[in-house]
Amino acid sequence: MIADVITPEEIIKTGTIVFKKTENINEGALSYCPGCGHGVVHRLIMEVVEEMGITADTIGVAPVGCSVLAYEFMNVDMQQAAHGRAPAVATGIKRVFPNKFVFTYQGDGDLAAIGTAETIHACNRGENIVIIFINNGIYGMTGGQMAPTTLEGMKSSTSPYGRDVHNAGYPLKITEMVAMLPGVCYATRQAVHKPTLVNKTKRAIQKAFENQRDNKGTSIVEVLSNCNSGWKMTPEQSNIWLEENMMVYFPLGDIKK
Ligand SMILES: Cc1ncc(C[n+]2csc(CCOP(=O)(O)OP(=O)(O)O)c2C)c(N)n1
Ligand code: SF4
Repeated sequence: MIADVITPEEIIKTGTIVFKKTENINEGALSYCPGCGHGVVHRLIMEVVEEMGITADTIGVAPVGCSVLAYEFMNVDMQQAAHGRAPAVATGIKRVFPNKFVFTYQGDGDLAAIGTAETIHACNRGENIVIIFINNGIYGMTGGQMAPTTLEGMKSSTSPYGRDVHNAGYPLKITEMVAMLPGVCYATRQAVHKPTLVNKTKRAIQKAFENQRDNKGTSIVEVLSNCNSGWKMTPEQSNIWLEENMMVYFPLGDIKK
């Protein structure tokens, strides 16, 4: 909830509420490193679900990766999936409960490496689900190994001299790949390291859920996010690095409307 222009003094004096945490995020600390983008995306999804009035009708599929405990943080029904299998699990849930809103929440290792097949085939079938794809260019949880999305020359624990595209291939633009499939109605890439971008990401997530409500097919919302621990940077450095490097190879904006 945003108040009109108001000074900090007036806020204190009048007790005006300028921001209220959604009740769809449970109390208690998130498990993420300070500065990590995962928590911001959690909040946005849960705000959208709350504002659309679909909290009791939403089922999330939690992944393997740093967000493995998403079911602890999000106050909606959740189902854990094995690494990469979230779109297959979401397919089953949505087909059994077609009136529910079903979303997956997946990292780039989860969605674009071990889960490539599930991602492509769920999108190709046009499953009426929302896929939230957190691209931080690395395997965060397991210690910063190279992911399919790791940039050329980017150092990781398994590419200490930088990603060599001749051996490891080029960083995978999987959102562009699935956007060409007829089953996908909406594919977009957003980011959450600046307030204006956070607002745009929220609108994209809302559009994806509205597409599901309107039975339009698969919506995929990729969110560029920092992994300050895996990238071995401070949160601030990682946000600058994301802007100067990730956003060049993975440009923001709608890929398919
Ligand atoms: C079948 C299987 N293979 C490998 C693993 C080990 N593993 C756990 S998390 C992970 C990588 C997660 O990276 P990503 O999906 O990018 O999420 P992040 O932690 O960066 O948010 C891997 C390989 C596993 N849990 N299960
Ligand atoms: S390791 Fe990276 S992705 Fe995982 S919580 Fe920490 S900053 Fe976030």
